[in-house]
Amino acid sequence: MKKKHLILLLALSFAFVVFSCKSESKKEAKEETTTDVKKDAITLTDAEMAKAKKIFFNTCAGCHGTTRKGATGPSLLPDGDGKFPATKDLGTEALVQIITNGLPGGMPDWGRQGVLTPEETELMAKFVQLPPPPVPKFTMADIKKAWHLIVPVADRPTKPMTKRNWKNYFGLILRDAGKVAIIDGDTKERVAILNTGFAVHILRTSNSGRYFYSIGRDGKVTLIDLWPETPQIVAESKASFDARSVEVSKYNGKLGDFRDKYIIVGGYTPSHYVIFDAMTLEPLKLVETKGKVLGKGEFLDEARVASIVASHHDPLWVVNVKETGMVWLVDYSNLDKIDENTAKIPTAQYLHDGGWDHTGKYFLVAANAKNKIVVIDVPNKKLVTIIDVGIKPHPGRGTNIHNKKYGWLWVTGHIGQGVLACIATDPGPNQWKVVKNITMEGAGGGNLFVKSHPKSKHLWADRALSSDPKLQRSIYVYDINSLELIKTFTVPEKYKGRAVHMEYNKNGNEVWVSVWGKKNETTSAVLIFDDKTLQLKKEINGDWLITPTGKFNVYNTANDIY
Ligand code: DHE
Repeated sequence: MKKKHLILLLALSFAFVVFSCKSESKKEAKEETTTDVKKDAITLTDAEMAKAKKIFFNTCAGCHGTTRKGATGPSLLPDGDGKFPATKDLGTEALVQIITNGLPGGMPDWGRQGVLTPEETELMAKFVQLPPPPVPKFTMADIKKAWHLIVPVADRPTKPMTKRNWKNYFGLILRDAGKVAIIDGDTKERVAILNTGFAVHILRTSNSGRYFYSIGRDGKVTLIDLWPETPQIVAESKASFDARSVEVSKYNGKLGDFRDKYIIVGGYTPSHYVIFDAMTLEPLKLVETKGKVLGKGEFLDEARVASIVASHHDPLWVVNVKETGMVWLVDYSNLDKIDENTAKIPTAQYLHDGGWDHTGKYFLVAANAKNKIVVIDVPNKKLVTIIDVGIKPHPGRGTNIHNKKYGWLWVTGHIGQGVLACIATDPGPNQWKVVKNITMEGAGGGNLFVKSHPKSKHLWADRALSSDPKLQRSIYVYDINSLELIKTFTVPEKYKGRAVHMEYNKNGNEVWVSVWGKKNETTSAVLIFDDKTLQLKKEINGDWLITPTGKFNVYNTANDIY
């Protein structure tokens, strides 16, 4: 690699790892990008452009944005943006290196993993040096066209038709197979495999637990009824081209009973949210989320909806608008007045994932590229505080543990640093302080998810995004009182892939972990651990188990137990 490319690559690595955009580093990166690099004009044929757009959508847009202005990852603009180097200055050779080998701050090694071939890698290196293509529209008319009611409510069972303990079912995402498996948590048997479509990202349940909602990265939302003897898809729709979040209405109180009345789907592209009838998926309302950064800065069309959670105490969804850093508290009690009844709270940019504290009053969300956790007092509709944590926090929904010394703690891990930050949530002098940073063993970051349960004495953490092949197959268990590591598991050799995402069963005495292998291999698995003895008690495997990622227990998801 030429020396100037190496310098630029290092500048980008640095920027990507630190993500703090401190003024000195900004200056440094800027000076280096002005280096005179001779560029050959880049052209792509229509077919190459179409292929590159598809690959960008599947592997890059989540972190870098469809308009490539950056979010979790840096901007990828031909002429730069003053914060990150111009892709034209980096050039094809350096970009190929980055896409092939990844970067320590979380950029995956797409080439080394075999997700992109060398030809595809070079194509993407060229694509990001060209101006970003325009973002297509997806209107209410398109959403209505995509709506498909398969089993009307009147034709569905009025009581569970299965003798199984359906409240202990797990919905398991088979990401690259485009399917969701329903597994009986008591017997560990596979009850159904359902075709939900491209790369389902998460599942959430109805408030009653009877239904699963899946949301695909293509914006497709699927309603799965768990009451028939064999669980069944009863409705489908599509909210956008690209999405990550779905949530149901959970409020029952003075203003009415809204439990399982509506669902909301958050669109990445285009940036909007869509409200559907929760029982039929009929689309009811579309609200755009574009706006000014923190309510007063640059106007952004790409203001993607990241996590959404539903309050159990108020008719509110907490909708986190990534690029503008606005937390919207969407009041669904009157859909005609939804915009005027929405509180829009400026917080910090690049909001991503988050969850409730143990009271269900405070919502904590990562502003991941700013290394911060934002705390919202939901009933009082106000920002409480913004907490500095480690590099690129990634809580999932986080987890709540009760510690003898500090009381209730909400915990997040980090993608960019091997640290689990424990934030005290009880009122008192420590409230909203990081009272303990648990240092994980081994170099680098790569943690994606943490999990505990009110009945457990353990805190579990994965390392799925580590670039170290051993760490990415390790699961760590900490004592919730000493906050010390008490056990490390490594995935058995016979299974290939990374250990990712933990979920407890309904009784809180088992922990399920996915071994996320490649899509053309049948060596993935779900490992089930006894949470008391910390022994591996059951392995779920088979030809059907392709690329398992998230898994969601019906009871725990419906009741926000994490
Ligand atoms: Fe996720 C949650 C976005 C990559 C598995 N992921 C979320 C949420 C968001 C999000 C906004 C919160 C949803 C909510 O609570 O309402 N995820 C993104 C991305 O933008 C990103 C970084 C890149 C992308 O292009 O998608 C990304 N996520 C991943 C993965 O690579 C994972 C490991 C596998 C996959 O499916 O692609 C992955 N994300 C998950 C899972 C959750 C999740 C399992 C739910 C965690 C939970 O327990 O609630």
